[in-house]
Amino acid sequence: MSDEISDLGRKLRTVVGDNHLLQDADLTAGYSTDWTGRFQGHTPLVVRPANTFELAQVVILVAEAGLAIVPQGGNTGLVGGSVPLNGEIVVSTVRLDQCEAVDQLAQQVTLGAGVTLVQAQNHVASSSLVIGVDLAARDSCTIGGMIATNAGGINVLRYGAMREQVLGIEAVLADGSVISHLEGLEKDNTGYHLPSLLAGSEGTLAIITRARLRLHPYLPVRCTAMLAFSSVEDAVEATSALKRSVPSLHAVEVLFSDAMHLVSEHIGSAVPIGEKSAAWLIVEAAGSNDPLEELAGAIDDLGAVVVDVGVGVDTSSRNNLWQYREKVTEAISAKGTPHKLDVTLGASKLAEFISQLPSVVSALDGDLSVYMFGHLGDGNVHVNVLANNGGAPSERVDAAVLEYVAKLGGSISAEHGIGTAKKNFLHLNRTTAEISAFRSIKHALDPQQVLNPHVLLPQEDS
Ligand code: FAD
Ligand code: 2HG
Ligand code: ZN
Repeated sequence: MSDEISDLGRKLRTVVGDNHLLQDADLTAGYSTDWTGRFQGHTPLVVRPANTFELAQVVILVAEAGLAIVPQGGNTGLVGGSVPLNGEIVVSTVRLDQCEAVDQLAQQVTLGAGVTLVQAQNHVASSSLVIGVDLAARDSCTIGGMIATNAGGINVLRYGAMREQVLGIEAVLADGSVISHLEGLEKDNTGYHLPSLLAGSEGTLAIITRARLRLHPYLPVRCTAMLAFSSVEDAVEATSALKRSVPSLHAVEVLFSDAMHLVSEHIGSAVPIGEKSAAWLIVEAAGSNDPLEELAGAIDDLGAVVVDVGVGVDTSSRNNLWQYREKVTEAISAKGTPHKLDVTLGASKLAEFISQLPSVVSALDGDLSVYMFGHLGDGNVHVNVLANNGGAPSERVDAAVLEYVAKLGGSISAEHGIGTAKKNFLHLNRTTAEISAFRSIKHALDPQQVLNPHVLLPQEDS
């Protein structure tokens, strides 16, 4: 270890204490590799401050040493933005885990950035309120990470993504100064809206330490249906019809054929309905009153395009249907290390994209498998590419998929962010003027490039 790092380690230890400055490779390894195993970095130091004050001291010391930081929450990010790929110092928010009392009157809560989604969900449940964003990584992903990625998940069509939930934020800037605006006023047009700026900033502009979140009333009665379709077009049209006709609609998720068969094999349970179908929707309705009749009527109205239906009304039968969607990411990882391409298409392009994509990929390499699923209610398709030989797909595959998405007018990142995985493709969706504006913001807030300098923005031509 260099003298510079030893010196920094000594100073950081006085701020966070011996137990929260990790140096041994055994201890730092888990912070250096991402959830998928695709992105493997290395770090000399992992620092775990206990509060905003300590975190600000940490940022100042790392900046003084001329080094860079990767902020890390639950490390469930899927675009290589949460791990130290260039030997950065990892600043973990794991100890910023305070849940303040729920403000019942305002229906809001202030949470530490390191609170996991499941902790937040449990904390607000006793007030019959919910967090608007829910996703399968709930046991590990944190409120700070969810804001930093503007996470989406399964209920975006009802409540919006993470940005829509954030009413106020506290964060440490790259110079160690703290911004804090947690009053949670619904109307507050006093200048630039920093929570919106930090939502989706992927740790490049500030480290979020606390957030004030909007909450929603708990909807006690739910029903879930799985619908099978013999064509992607039918599934897309049905999604549009359900969005129009079911006011209590809570989620419309999708699995396409290869993904459904993979997850069914992984969990050891048969495909529940329509085994030879092309697409399965998982549709959930939720309300204060029983939404079953409303949902059943809307499904009836879809007519013969629905090849088969399975319905879950109690927790166990609903969970049985949901597991096919929730376990698909795990099923893919059990088979290999995927390239994940998280994209959105306009409704009119979805069917073309789903049907053409396998040939776009196989034109480059015939020995790849493509699994597609996602949040059809938002036009969001998760494309996962695995090499059949157990190796890694080539980066050319990412380029081909993302270029095809851009050609169809879609977004190359629907909800996971840009990270390091997609920064060289940002130009597919953003003009030179936009990227230049991004750089100006980054430069203004972090002129020394302390915070996640290798994430989101492509390297500038020298
Ligand atoms: P990390 O992975 O630790 O970090 C992600 C990014 O945020 C990094 O760039 C990091 O530097 C930055 N960051 C983390 N904390 C802070 C902070 N306090 N301040 C500033 N920057 C910070 N995503 C979805 O959008 N929708 C889904 O449905 C979804 N489902 C998933 C299912 C599974 C099984 C898995 C493994 C992942 C899923 N994800 C999903 C991706 C991931 O869970 C989200 O991106 C999540 O928001 C990341 O939170 P995290 O705490 O793990 O962040
Ligand atoms: C999901 O919706 C997540 O399940 C993960 O966003 C997507 O594994 C993926 O590609
Ligand atoms: Zn998703």
